Amino acid sequence: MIKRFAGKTLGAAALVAGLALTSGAQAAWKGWNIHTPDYPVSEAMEYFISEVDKRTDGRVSGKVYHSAVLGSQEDAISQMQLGGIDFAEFNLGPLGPSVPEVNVVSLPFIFKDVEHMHRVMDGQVGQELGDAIAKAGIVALAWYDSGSRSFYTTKHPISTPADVKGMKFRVMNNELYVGMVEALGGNATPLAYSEVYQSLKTGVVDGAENNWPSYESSNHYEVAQYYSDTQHLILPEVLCVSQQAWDKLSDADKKVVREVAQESAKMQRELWAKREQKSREIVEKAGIQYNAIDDKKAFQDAMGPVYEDAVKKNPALKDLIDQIRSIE
Ligand code: GTR
Repeated sequence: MIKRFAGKTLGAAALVAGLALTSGAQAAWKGWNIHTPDYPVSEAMEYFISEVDKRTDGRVSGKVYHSAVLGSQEDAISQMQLGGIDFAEFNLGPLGPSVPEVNVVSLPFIFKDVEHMHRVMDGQVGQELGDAIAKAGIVALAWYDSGSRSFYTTKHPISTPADVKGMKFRVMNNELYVGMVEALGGNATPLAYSEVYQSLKTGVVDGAENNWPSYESSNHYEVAQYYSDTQHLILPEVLCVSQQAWDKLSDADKKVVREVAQESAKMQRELWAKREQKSREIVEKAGIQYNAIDDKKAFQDAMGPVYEDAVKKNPALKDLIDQIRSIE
């Protein structure tokens, strides 16, 4: 607990009682981020913490640790639940094991497109997912964008599900994704993001999946040159604060933090759109081989067992799926 206030003065009484921060008290927040400092998420997080600092007159300040130097996403999620990390930006995919309801966004092809995902997350479903995340000790502040994810391999392009057969893919830490690749006839292994480059290079896996900016900024394109535009996942991300850090804020500061988070999300979505284009240009110039998918339906049709299995494990997903499907 003390660690989070390192270098700042906070009265012992306030520490013991866990009182809301008053004008004299200060919190120094430790922020986890997986991405490189020039990534849209990173710039938006920097904006968030510096504006929060300004608008709370320094009662809340902090530092963003980029490039996963504070650990893998899986570890950071546990750390945040324990209060060791105060704020972070997580992909909802790896949050699934801690918050089963959010698995609804990990169902392949659940969203029609990125705009549909935004409409869903900015409405009632987003609210319900935020509530579910709160039960896990994480306060969701704003939804960020991460475009759509597609497969890329070291071996050959993927045009039909048959091309996946026998290949081994890296997936994020969530069993649902293992099922997703298996439903296409491949094998999958969950690995931390930081391990993917080397695993592709040494042949531990034959492929992975991600959006254009991550494919580019992680340099995966250097070792896996066939990018096949399956767009099977459209995953929202979340800017969030640990419940422990949140509980120490006054109501007025909570309001400021929420407002700034919303602004940062708007900024992130704009930066995202630009970066997607730029990243695509960079990797195409570097010589990757791109293919569009003519028959996406073949991939969608293969996902039946993934949906059935997810609903069987967590019946609450049924209602969320219906809600998402009813949104135009
Ligand atoms: C990125 C995402 C990260 C992380 C990564 C991965 O697109 O922004 O949070 O989930 O993918 O594949 O591990």
